[in-house]
Amino acid sequence: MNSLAEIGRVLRANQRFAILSHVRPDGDALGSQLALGLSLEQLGKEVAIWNEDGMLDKYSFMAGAERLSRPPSEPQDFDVAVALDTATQNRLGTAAAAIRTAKTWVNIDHHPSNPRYGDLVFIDPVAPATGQILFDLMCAAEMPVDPAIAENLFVAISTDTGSFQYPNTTARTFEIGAELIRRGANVGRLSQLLYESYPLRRVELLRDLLSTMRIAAHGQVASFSLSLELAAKLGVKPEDNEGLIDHLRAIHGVVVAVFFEELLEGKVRVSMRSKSDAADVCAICERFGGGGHKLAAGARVRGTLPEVEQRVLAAICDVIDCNS
Ligand SMILES: [Mn+2]
Repeated sequence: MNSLAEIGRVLRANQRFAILSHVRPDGDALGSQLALGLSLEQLGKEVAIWNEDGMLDKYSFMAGAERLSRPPSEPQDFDVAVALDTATQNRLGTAAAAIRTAKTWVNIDHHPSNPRYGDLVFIDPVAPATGQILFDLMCAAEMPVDPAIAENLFVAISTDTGSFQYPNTTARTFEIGAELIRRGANVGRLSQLLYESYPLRRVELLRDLLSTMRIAAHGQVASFSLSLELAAKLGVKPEDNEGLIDHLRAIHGVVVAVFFEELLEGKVRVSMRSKSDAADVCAICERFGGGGHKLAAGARVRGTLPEVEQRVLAAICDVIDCNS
């Protein structure tokens, strides 16, 4: 692994950058991309900020949101391509294909399952968000952190920590949060935009998902499922799902929460959350070809919705003590 100082020197020494992150981006992915992109631009660099899915409506309020676009169909040449918050290189999707050449690939992430692809690598599996690592990088490299950049880093950290609540949130996370507020992030405004501005469609989705809720393993496992039919009926957008699983995790006694989402082409997207180190959902998801963090992981599993539900719930029961 490389030091943040080393990575900072490479950022300063080069001119043309592509800043990439994973498909179906979350707040950490988009906030990290914008923060690093804007900071490099202020250093006079040429920066392309690409995501396969483009900017999501939900995050379009973020400072510099218009700078993030879908990758072009014609590949381009760069000095440095940076992958942020992306556990495997193929999760970059079409954004990776739009890089014809890059002298250096940089991989900055906090997923423990990251196989450390790239020429310069910084993986901190303990960091609660890639945005937190970027703040340290910007300090180490003396890069600009203006109010727009502070706001993007704040969104990245707030969304990946469940608003500074998940167990990976440390004193350091709050210290960085405080520093970002000093540098111009407006907590009340950002929190309202992030957590109190959902479309009605998302709450209608939650209502229908809760009607599919299943409780297993004597109340330790809770799940719900989104069929293609229900998604079409409600006009659900992929970003509507983010965070809904927390309603299952919030149930007293639940250790593992699971969200099954039927995809096209005979696959099911499985998202898992755990409340206990004893139930390592990353390990469970790895059995199905996925990965993530100990307490938050996912996989894409081939099969029908009922088949995948049954196999995955059985695998969870193998891991947690279902008889207690
Ligand atoms: Mn993240």
